[in-house]
Amino acid sequence: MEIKSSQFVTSSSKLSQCPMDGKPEYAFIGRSNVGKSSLINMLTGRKGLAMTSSTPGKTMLINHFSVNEQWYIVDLPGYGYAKRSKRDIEKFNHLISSYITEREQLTCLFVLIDSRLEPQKIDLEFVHFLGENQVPFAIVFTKADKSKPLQLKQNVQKFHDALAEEWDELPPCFITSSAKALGREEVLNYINSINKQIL
Ligand SMILES: Nc1nc2c(ncn2[C@@H]2O[C@H](COP(=O)(O)OP(=O)(O)OP(=O)(O)O)[C@@H](O)[C@H]2O)c(=O)[nH]1
Ligand SMILES: [Mg+2]
Repeated sequence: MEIKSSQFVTSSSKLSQCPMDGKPEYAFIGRSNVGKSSLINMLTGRKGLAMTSSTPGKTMLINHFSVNEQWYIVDLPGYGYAKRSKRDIEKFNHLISSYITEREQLTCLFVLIDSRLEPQKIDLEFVHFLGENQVPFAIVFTKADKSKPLQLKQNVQKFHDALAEEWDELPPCFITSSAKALGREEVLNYINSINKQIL
C-alpha cells in the first residue's frame, strides 16, 4: 500500500476527545520503549511524525495520525513503565483499557513485542486481556536489527509457544525493525487487506 499522506490530527487524554468521524483505526501498543512511535514513523516514512525517545514513558496521550485521509494510525502510551507513580499508572491503564475495550473504530490492535527478550509475563497477560475482551490484534516483534538471528528465531518461537497454550489459532505476526525499515510492506499490506473489506 502506498502512503500518500500522513498527518498528526490530535492528542487525547480521554476517549471523548478522540476523532468522531468513524474512520477505521489501527493502534499500536506495547511496553514503554518497545518502539511504538518509531514503528509509526517507519510505516509512514516520516521520521518526526510520532515523537520518540530513548527514555521510556514518552507517549502519554492517545495520538491520532490520519493516513491517506481514509484511516488512522493511533499511537498509545506504553504499559508497564515502573517508574511512574501509582496514580499515573492507574490513569494510563484506565486510558488504555477504555480505548481498547470501548473504541468502536478500533479495527486492529498491533501489540509490539521486543524481539530481544524471551516472552514477558506482562505481554502475555496483556494478550490474555485482549482475548477476554475479544479485541482483534496482531503481534509485531520490534528491534529485529538489534537481536542476533538465532536469538530472534528462538524468542519468536517461544512467544508462539506461549500463545499456543491459550489460543487455537495464532494471530498474524510480523518481524520488524524501524531502524532498517524491515517488515514495512508486510504490516501495510495487512492493514490494506482489512481496509479493502471495510472501506
Ligand atoms: N535499533 C533500533 N532501535 C529502535 C527501534 N525502534 C525503536 N528504537 C529505539 O528505541 C527507543 C524507544 O523508541 P520509541 O519509538 O520512542 O518507543 P515507544 O514504544 O513509543 O516508547 P513510549 O512512548 O515511551 O512508550 C528509541 O531510542 C528508539 O530509537 C528499532 O527498530 N531498532
Ligand atoms: Mg511512544
